[in-house]
Amino acid sequence: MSDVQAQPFAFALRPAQAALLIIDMQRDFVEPGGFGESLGNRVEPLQEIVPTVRKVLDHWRAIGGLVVHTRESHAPDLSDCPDAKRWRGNPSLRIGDVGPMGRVLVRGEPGNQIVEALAPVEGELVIDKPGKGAFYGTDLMAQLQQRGITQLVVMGVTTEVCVQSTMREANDRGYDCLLIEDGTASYFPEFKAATLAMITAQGGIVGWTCKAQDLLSASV
Ligand code: TIU
Repeated sequence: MSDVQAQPFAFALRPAQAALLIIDMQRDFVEPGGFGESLGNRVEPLQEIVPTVRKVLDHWRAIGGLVVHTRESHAPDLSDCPDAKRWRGNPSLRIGDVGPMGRVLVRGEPGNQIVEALAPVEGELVIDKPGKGAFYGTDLMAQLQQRGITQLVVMGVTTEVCVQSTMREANDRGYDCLLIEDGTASYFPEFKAATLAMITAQGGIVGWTCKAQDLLSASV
C-alpha cells in the first residue's frame, strides 16, 4: 500500500488491486479530421496530454500493473448506436459517415485506433464501448472482477464526458477512482476544471484527483 498525495485527501493505492484505465485516447477525438473536430472542437488541448499519459503508462507498465484501454466505437452496421446519438445536433460528420480517417467512431476504422504513442501492447485489455461510460454495454466489470481489481487510476478524454461518465459508473459499482489531472483533457478548459472540482467535492463524492507526478512519486 502506498499513499498518493491527492484531492480531497490521500489515496491509499494498492497496485496489485489497481488498474490503469485510459479512456478513448483514439484518433477520432485526438487528431484533426475526426469526430471531435467534426463537432466543432479544437483538438489541441487533447493532444497536449499525450506525453503525460505516456509517462504514467510507462510507469504502470514498469510496475507490472493491469492496463485497460477503451475506445468509443460502434459496430459497422451501427446496431449498437441509438438513433438519438447518431442524429443529434449538426456535426459536419455523423457517426458512421466516411471521413478522412475512415468511418467515424466505427470499430476497425483507422480513426478508431488509439493514438500511436499510447497504442496497447500484448497483455493489455482493450474495451470497445458504445456509450460514454465504459461499463455500459461492455464486459469491463467482469474483466476487472476476474482480476481482483478494486481501484481505478483514470486518464483520457474528455474529462466531462466519457471520463466523468465512467468514473460515476465505477463509483456506483464500488470502485475507488483516482483521476490524473494532467492526464485528462476537455475541448473546454472550464468544463475540465469544473469536473475536477465536482469529483472531489463533498469528501470525494465521485473520487480523488492528483497530478501525474504525485502518482509517480508514491513509492510502490
Ligand atoms: N464530445 C466529447 O467531449 N466527448 C465524446 O464524445 N466522447 C468522449 O468523451 N470519449
